[in-house]
Amino acid sequence: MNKICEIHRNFDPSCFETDIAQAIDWLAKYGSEPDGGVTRLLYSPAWQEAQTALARRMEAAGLAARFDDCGNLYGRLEGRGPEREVILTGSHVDTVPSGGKYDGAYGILAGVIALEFLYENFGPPLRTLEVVSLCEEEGSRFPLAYWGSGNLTGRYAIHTPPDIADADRITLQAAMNAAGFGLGTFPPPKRADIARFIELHVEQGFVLEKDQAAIGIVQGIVGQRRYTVQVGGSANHAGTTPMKYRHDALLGACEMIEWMEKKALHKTEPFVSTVGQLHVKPNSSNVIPGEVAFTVDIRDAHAAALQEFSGEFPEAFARIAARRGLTVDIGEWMNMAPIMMNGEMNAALAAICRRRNLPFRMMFSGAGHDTQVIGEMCPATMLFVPSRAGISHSPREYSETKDLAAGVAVLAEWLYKYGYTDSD
Ligand code: HGY
Ligand code: MN
Ligand code: MN
Repeated sequence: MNKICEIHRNFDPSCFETDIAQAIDWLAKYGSEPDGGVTRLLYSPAWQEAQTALARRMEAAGLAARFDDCGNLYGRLEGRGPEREVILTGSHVDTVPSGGKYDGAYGILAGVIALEFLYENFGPPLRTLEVVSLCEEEGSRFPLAYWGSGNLTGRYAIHTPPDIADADRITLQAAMNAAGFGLGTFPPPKRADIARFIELHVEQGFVLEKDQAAIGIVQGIVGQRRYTVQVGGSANHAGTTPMKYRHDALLGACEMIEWMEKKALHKTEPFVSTVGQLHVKPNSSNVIPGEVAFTVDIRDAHAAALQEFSGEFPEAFARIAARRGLTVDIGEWMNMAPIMMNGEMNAALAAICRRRNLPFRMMFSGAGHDTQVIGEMCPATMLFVPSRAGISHSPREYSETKDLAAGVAVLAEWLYKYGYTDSD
């Protein structure tokens, strides 16, 4: 076997460095922002261009590319064996506003590159392998997350989409149809043939960098709940309304948000709470705010901790509102339970890392991922590569090419084990 072929057959990370670095920069063009970030919101023009370009890239890699009717994009490497079940890898193509170029994109591109590599070096697999570009995970455009993986598992259904709209009052249904989905043109999104799922993702935290580990094998993913809190007061003149007669919705919201932080600081880790969005009406410098809406995002590895906090904060907010003569309405729009990853699949990842002398560690994910949705349907797991300074959801998100390539190499070897050998 010649040197190149030998390296390739040994899944040497150096085989993947150029491809993954170029692919990340290529996909980041779709939705690129002046600040260096990337914005690809579900069904937006940048999202559509990215999915169309990815379909071409999948075809160029020798995969059969196809959309489903909610906009998930699959690249399929047909198995030559009798089994019909599919081994799936992939991640989400959408981003947060001005997010990083690795979050989601890396898992899709690594899957395409890994399947292309396997086909070139080992021909058709025994079991069918697919990579998916899931249409939406972040919850950035609509008050809903996991629209892609949720349709894949049946958590959501495209023909009964939640009646929700984005900041421009465009409904999810209208946006989906305008992008050409939800019209029956493509196969239904619900899958019943997925045997296993693995998602490669940047860590988005600083644990791997701190521990100088190249790979994180995810033992479990935190649960998370997201809410929108509406506070109602009385808009009034900023100059003629004495302080003691005001019903200031923004001051009420500020007191609620401060209560959240104080409470969260007294919880045990990994509990976290975040207020990421705040909208003020009428949002004028000389008007006492009459209405405020803000989001609450809480996470923990233990369902009981989430349950406890989700009982505490509405009572506290109601007390604050009553004292200030305000109204408060709390709507929950995401509720994901914590989930453990598949031990056998993780043992295979650990064996690959040991064999390659790749420093790795087992860890929990503080970020939510599509794997926690798909893991409710089939055995699933995740692997991480380091994020510089743990920065993510930011234009400053960055991972070293050698780390990205090591992740692709481990993913490719794991897919080889499950797709080409009698691994079970
Ligand atoms: O918010 C999260 O945890 C993920 O990045 N969507
Ligand atoms: Mn994200
Ligand atoms: Mn992500």
